[in-house]
Amino acid sequence: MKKTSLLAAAAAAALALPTLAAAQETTLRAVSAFAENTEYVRKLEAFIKQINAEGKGSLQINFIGGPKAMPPFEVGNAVRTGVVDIGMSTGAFYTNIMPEADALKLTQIPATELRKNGAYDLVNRIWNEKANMQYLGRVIDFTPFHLYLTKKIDKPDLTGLKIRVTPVYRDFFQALGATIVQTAPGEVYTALERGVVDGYGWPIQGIFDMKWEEKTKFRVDPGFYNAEVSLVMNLDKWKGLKPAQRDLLTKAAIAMEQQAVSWKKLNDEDTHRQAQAGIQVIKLDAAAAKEYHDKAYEVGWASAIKASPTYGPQMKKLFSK
Ligand code: 173
Repeated sequence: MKKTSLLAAAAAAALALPTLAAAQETTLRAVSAFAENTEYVRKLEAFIKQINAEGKGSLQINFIGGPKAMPPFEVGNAVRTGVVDIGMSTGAFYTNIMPEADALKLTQIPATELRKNGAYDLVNRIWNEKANMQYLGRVIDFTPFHLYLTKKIDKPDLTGLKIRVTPVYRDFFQALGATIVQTAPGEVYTALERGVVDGYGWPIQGIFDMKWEEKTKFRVDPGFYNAEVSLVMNLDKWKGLKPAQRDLLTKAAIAMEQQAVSWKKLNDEDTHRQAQAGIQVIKLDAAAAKEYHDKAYEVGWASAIKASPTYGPQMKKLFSK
């Protein structure tokens, strides 16, 4: 080869480099089942920021949006089919794909431990097989759900009350005698305002994001279960990533789970804020509280095992204390 053509080849190679690098960069599209102004989305944005900083030239995530971009109960299916690559959702919102998804609310040990005790391996076996999803990690931990009411009760009997639910609370509130109405979070305010419901289920944190305190008079204590919101990814897309790109996602998910103790502080803040907003606590006495708590898990696991006779018992073993 002549010197000039060598130089030309070198110049061409140099020019081609940026294009090659760009071609190697993968951009994933993410959606959220929860609204943009929630703590969940703030956590998602922190996750994305970390990926986009550490993944320059390799992996980027583009946040498409929340329920305005996609109805919450469709996020799971969009991830399954690859319409989007990553979804932030709670399992309760995609029980139409796999009933097992809702069992993540029944975990009694932190996500960091579920990663180590085999629970995550089981979850991924199920999520891969039944939903074409890779389970990336948990956004919220250490946070119970509660029952919020517009009418007072003096014992855990919801007979005659209409309560807004998702699959998270459905069987438990029904077992307490409630008439149930399922809605997405975006419809709760109007349902309360119009008296379509006398109460709703929600974690201890987050009611202020949707101004529900304006329509809420009581909260029942104790809480129950462990609120779950997670990041899930289309399995084909996950398998198509390079090991380094997968490691980046896994590392960021582990970091998120390690930081999840910060939810305890957020929960304390919202508990205080609820009191300031005039929300009264209906505190069950010790015996009633135990019964309430035990019934929640009893009903929760009974439905999970009925819906998934194979995986239900395996999840119960690895999720429970
Ligand atoms: O919409 C809900 O009440 C619900 O199911 C849920 C689940 C996890 C976190 C927040 C809400």
